[in-house]
Amino acid sequence: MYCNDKTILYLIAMLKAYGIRHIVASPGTQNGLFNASVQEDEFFDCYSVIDERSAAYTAVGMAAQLGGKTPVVITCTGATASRNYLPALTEAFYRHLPVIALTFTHHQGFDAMECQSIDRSISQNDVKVLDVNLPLIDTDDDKRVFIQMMHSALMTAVRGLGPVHINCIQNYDFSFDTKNLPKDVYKIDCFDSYFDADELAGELSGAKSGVFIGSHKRFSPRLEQLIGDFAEKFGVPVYCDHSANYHGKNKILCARAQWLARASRPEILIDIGDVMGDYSAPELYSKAKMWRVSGNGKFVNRHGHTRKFFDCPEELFFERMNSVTVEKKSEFYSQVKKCVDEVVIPELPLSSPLIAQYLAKYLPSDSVIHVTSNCRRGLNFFDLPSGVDSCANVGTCGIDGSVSTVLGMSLVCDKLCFCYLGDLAFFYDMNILGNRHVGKNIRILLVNNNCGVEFRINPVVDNPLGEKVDVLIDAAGHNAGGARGWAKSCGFHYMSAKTKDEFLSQINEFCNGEFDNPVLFEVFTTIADEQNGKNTMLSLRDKNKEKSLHRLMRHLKGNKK
Ligand SMILES: Cc1ncc(C[n+]2csc(CCOP(=O)(O)OP(=O)(O)O)c2C)c(N)n1
Repeated sequence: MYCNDKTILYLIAMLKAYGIRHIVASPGTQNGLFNASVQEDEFFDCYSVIDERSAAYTAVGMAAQLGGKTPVVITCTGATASRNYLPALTEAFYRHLPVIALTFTHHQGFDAMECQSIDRSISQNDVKVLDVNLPLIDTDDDKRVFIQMMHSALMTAVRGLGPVHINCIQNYDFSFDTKNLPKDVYKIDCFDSYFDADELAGELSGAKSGVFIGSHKRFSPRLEQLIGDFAEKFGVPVYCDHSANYHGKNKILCARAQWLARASRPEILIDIGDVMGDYSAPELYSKAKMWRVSGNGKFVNRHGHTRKFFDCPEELFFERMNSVTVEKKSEFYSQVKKCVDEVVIPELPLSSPLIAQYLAKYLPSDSVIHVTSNCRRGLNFFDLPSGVDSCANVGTCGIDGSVSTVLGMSLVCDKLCFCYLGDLAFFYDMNILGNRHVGKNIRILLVNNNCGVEFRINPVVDNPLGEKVDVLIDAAGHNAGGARGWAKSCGFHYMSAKTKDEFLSQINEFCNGEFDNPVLFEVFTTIADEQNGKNTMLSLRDKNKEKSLHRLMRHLKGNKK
């Protein structure tokens, strides 16, 4: 029988899922529930070593002898026990040996004066390649975080990258009535460049699959071509937003894919790129298993969806997949594309989505646009003219520094560099307008709604709080005079619009006019219009769900014949 502690049960289940069976246990109560449980399970090979320093060196010997990719767990109690692991962990670090130091603690803070409690929150750089502090599992959310952390730790170990430290909280319930371990855990399969492309192609063609690209460095023409060829060959979409800056074949904007029914959501996604700032994307891939292709070798697990991990350059992955024969090309892309293109966008009020719609229409090809925050949300609904490069600071989605980023871009390219942002982001970074390097290839479109409207269009925040949001959350009412004075004093050509007509009559000139100075176009919008604009875009989802569902069902039936 296993112990009844849910956290320990998931810990053991995860070790088993990854096939980690070798355990060197030192005596004590803080690791007592774990030790007493694994000794009852024949899957595990357990050894008892009293002195923790010897236990850890024993694990070093085992891990080396087993070839360097088979992890060995060492586990000990509180007090000074884990300090004695340090010499052997240092040895394991410099030899990249997968020793997993599993420590336990009874408490979550260090000021309770509990016996045997030590602070393990910081350790030397060269005793582990990864350190995780597991949460106690109480809610489903705790479980999600726990499992995500365990995948990171165990993936690091099974890839033979070096020692890993896992710290786990243990309750004092020494009862053992549990017959079975939790079943809802799984292993993420790890591949190098020698994966079996034919087998994977078989899996892909049987499912609604696609490519997902988070924000990405500018694609080399070769990689863009390879991804496009892959998508065409398999008949699948390439989902992305403007931070990916993908110009290849079969592109579908994630925000537009949200308009379609759940049945049209992908089941398998090849996942590349970094963080995506489109907050609607997780719903798109809510049903998907992801195959993460990582050129830099770093394991990441996008929202916990990763099921396969490829430690392989992106080019090589797509090149190899493109070399296989596909029996039957999927119609998934053409169906999704048809549904997305059928959506007619109704008349919008003067708001970020409307401004985005017209930027997308008038931006000159061979220009660059950088987008921030809610403006990004609006622009993500619209395809940009081909030749327009797009990017956003979505590494951490900070609203600071957008104009400075655009200055940087403008200094190293001759193209027109557009910046599309809200008033909080603009005034945050306003000092850069006075920088002497600002040139005439900078054009700023500032949406001034006199607050961080992001929070007023978010029903989770706005519904319960309404105008109270304006006080401290969306910082309304600052810089009410607008940017005119500052922009002009910094040598900018200043344009402004307060109505839709004023906006429509100037947007083309802003995008394509000839100016001897940098340009700032300040468009004043209201919270009500912004809410209206967002709701109009959102309503497209409900309107089109049914239509796309019928189309998809027809398509799926056709495929089964
Ligand atoms: C440096 C930083 N501080 C705070 C935030 C939190 N935040 C996210 S969106 C936002 C409001 C942005 O307002 P604005 O730039 O006016 O754009 P709008 O939402 O009105 O379009 C804030 C404060 C952040 N992302 N980064």
